[in-house]
Amino acid sequence: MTVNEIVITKAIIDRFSQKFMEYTEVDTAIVGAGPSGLIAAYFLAKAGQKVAIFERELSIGGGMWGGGMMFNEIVVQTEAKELLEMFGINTREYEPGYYTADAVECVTTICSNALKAGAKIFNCMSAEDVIIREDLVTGLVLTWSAVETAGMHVDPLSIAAHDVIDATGHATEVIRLIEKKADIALNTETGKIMGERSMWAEKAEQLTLENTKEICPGVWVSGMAANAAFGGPRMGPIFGGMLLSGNKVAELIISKEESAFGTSAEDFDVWFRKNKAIFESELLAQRYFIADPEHSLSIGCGTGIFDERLGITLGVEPSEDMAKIARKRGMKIDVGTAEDIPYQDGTVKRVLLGTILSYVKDRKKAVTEAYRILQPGGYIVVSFLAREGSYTMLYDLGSLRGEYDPETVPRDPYPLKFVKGTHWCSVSEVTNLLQEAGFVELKYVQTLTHHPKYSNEEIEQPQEGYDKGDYIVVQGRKP
Ligand code: 48F
Repeated sequence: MTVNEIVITKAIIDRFSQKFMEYTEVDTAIVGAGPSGLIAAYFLAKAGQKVAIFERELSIGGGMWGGGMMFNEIVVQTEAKELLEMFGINTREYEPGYYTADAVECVTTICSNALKAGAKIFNCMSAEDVIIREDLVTGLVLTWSAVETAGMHVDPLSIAAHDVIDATGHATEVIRLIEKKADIALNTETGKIMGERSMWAEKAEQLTLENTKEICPGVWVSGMAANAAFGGPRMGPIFGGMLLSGNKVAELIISKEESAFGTSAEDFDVWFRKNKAIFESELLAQRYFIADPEHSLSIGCGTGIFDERLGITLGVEPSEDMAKIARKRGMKIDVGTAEDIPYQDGTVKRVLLGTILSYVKDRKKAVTEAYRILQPGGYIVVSFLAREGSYTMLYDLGSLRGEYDPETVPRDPYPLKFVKGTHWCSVSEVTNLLQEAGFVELKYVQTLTHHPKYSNEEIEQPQEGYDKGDYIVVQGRKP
């Protein structure tokens, strides 16, 4: 066989581009391929997540390669020894409770297992910023480390991630960026990075695990970054805490996803967490008519995910499970239904029925109830997925087929089991309901004007009318 340099070149460019392209949207993006990042990647990938690690250095392994002061042996305690053994890494007891392992064997074996489990590692890439939507981190901004080191004026590229792990060690680089540029309060005592303290190995090892958590929505800290974020001490070349922290952050992310999708109370929230641009577009459309949130009442407010952002604090919700979550968001909730709202006649200035008409038993009653509790001159605001739109067709077609069409399905579709049997309202149906109840001066805005497959790609500003959007918000006035 002859070897052709150009084929080699094409193979590399082609295969790398494919890989990077595929990982422009991931479930979890990990910044830093040190011990905690690698372990987290292994467990997340094993659980079926699409995981990418972005590592600034050419080499993988962070601070583990060099053991302590370049003596390439590491020390772990009993709890972490089991984890190393699970990977087939040799450990030797030094004194009771202290085990040593070869640092190079640790890095290479854990890295190999993470890759075999399905995680991808992009080395020589630095996270230089995060993507932000309102107060949510939705992805990472990346550049080649060589560009960064050379200080070249080159714009970066970006990837989307549902969850981001800051596993950057002492530097806490991701949350430092969030703190500096995104105005998001961190889940620490001060709302800011508390800073790493001097060495105290025993305390630090224990705190590393305690401090491994979600530090702001969708952003997690693991390893030394967790301690530095929460003001814990450093621990030196004992690596048990790092390894266990990587395991813990993976478990936290997995259980958050699972538990949320398992209980219907939070299904809705999880879906919107995965479809942030859609959430923001729908929110903007609702906000168009919610001029006075402090005087507004949300009927069927669910977990309050929209109301919290709209600034509405009063809600009515039939499900105690949902109400509990809404109360945690600071709302005052009365348990009740849209057909029997526990409010006196003529007492409310504005009522929001946010995407509930498709689910209530008696739509006519729900709208007349809203009319009853409104003051004269008060407003009703109704949002809904339009029956004539592509989303409802996608859902109905999926329900009929028993599965979504893989060619047209968006990346994170709403689970079909939750849309079966839903009554989708058309614009004329909602218009008639409002007019028959006595509402006048109907006004409409619309959003989600792209095909469902693409509607999570950008946040849309609401447009007046109802002739092209899948999501419609209508306002009516009680004379
Ligand atoms: O520091 P590091 O090994 O993180 P860790 O998993 O483990 C800490 C221990 O190594 C050690 C210790 C244990 O006793 O205290 O320090 O918490 O690995 C962090 C990795 O993140 C990379 C960095 O090159 C290193 O390999 N990194 C840091 N900032 C960025 C980054 C960035 N902005 N983008 C990409 N990679």
